[in-house]
Amino acid sequence: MKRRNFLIAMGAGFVAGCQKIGDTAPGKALLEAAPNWHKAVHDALGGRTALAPEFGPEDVSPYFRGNGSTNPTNGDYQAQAEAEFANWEIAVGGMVDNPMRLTMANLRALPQRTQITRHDCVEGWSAIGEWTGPQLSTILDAAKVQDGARFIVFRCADNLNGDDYYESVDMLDAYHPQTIVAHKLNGEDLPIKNGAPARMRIERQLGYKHAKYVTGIEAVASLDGIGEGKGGYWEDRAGYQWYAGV
Ligand SMILES: Nc1nc2c(c(=O)[nH]1)N[C@H]1C(S)=C(S)[C@@H](COP(=O)(O)O)O[C@H]1N2
Ligand SMILES: [Mo]
Repeated sequence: MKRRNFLIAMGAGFVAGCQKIGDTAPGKALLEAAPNWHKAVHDALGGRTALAPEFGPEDVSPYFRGNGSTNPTNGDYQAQAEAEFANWEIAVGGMVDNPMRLTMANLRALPQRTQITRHDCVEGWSAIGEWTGPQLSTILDAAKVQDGARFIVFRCADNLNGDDYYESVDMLDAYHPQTIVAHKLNGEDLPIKNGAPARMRIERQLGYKHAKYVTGIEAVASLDGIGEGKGGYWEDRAGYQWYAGV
């Protein structure tokens, strides 16, 4: 697949990295956030394909707190939880040739990645956890993302103060090897407070990008018309930056 090959090519070095920077994505955030200019330099050097640090089992935090929504009460979430998420589906759609609905059984049947990483919340706390799930790239390859798509939007089950939580990333983060749809934390099914039954891990990004309670994965050409158009729940309301690289 074209994009995939491109990402692999980027990993190969500086020259490919320079070609990519012209036609993609942190562009929007960079325009909005001049203080982030150094990110452009970092990106031009191919830095965004680097892996986030991974830790050892001895580093795992004894308790991984829940933040934001910790037990959605809207929609049918409570009924889904009651049924142990046997009926949960993640709709993969938007600009794809093969729209799909993935069950938790489907997610568990895909090749899995396990990674021990540090989560950094802008509210000033961090925690290290071990996450397991399929790489988002596997799902996007199966869905066949169309060429004009530039972002992946994550739809969530929870409604916070009247608005549905959502997030989005560009294709570099979407196809990053550490971007997984996690259904396990520290070897156990995800606790409800941490996003059961499935949540994104996007390890090069701050906490609020890691959408919990994922119900939809959507390829789009533009973020206009989605929420307030700024690419995520907190970006829309609190002015958090869309590009939240750590
Ligand atoms: N659907 C959804 N995803 C979400 C949130 C939320 O409220 N709803 N909060 C975000 C924030 S600000 C953080 S720090 C992390 C918290 O993840 P945790 O609850 O596993 O600690 O989830 C992020 N993803
Ligand atoms: Mo956060």
